[in-house]
Amino acid sequence: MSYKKLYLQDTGRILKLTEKSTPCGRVFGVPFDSTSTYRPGSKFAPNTIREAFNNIEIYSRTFNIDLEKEYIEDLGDMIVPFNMEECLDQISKISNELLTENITFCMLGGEHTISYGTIKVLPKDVGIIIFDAHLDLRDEMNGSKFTHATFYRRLLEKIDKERFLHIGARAACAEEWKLIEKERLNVIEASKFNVKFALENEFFKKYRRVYLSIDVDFFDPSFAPGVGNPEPFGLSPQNFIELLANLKDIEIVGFDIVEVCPPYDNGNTSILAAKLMLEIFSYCIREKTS
Ligand SMILES: [Mn+2]
Repeated sequence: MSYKKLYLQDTGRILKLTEKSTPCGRVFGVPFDSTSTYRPGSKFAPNTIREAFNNIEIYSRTFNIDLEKEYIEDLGDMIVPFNMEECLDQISKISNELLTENITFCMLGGEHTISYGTIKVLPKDVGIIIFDAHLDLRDEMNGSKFTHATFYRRLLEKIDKERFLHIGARAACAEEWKLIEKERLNVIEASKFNVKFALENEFFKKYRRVYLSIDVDFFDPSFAPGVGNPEPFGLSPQNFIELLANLKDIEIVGFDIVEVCPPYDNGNTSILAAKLMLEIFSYCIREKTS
């Protein structure tokens, strides 16, 4: 049974890239934003990010990879069920299938809750880096257990906390800040971030294979204005690319880019998301070919 074929459909706006027999990366969208608490609209992001990607230069100068000559297969968007658990279950099934095929994949959100579906099924030797302004550690939000403000809390109930590194935190309620101290969660707050400090984190000594979950509100709203819950005092795209370029030989098995919110965007946030996608795929291609 191919869950990719069962749950994904062509949006008619797929990435325009050279087709070869074997893709070096894969993309699929999950247009889901039902639990967004402040500014909904991230369900429109998979297509605006594709559109941005199709209209920018896709040569990575950082990694010297020409994506115009590579094949990133666009699998289309997931047909999203109204039921949250069913939605997450479908994401898990698709992710599992993509993981066994051993080709780096990118999931375009949608809200951050969707990352739960993928992270839950990652092999145990894969560490998870969450880039996010928010801790998303609430126990519940408006009476619901599964929302974009609680997804990290739900993950910690399933997965060993040692497997996570959270970067960019600067917005959470008192209960969440207390929890990171009580549980000694591995969090690098935005105010303390620099690339050298981040790379010295014990996480990088333990994990040679990683998954990146990128909530674009990690970036300062001046760089990424079109998000559901903007938070000032964020990090820059330059900070991110420097970190990526210095991961050296760490393998990225997959990544997601979530919370881009086109109705509140001037276009720049989708372009930033597209740029992140091209740089991360280029990093992965360089790692495999060098
Ligand atoms: Mn966030």
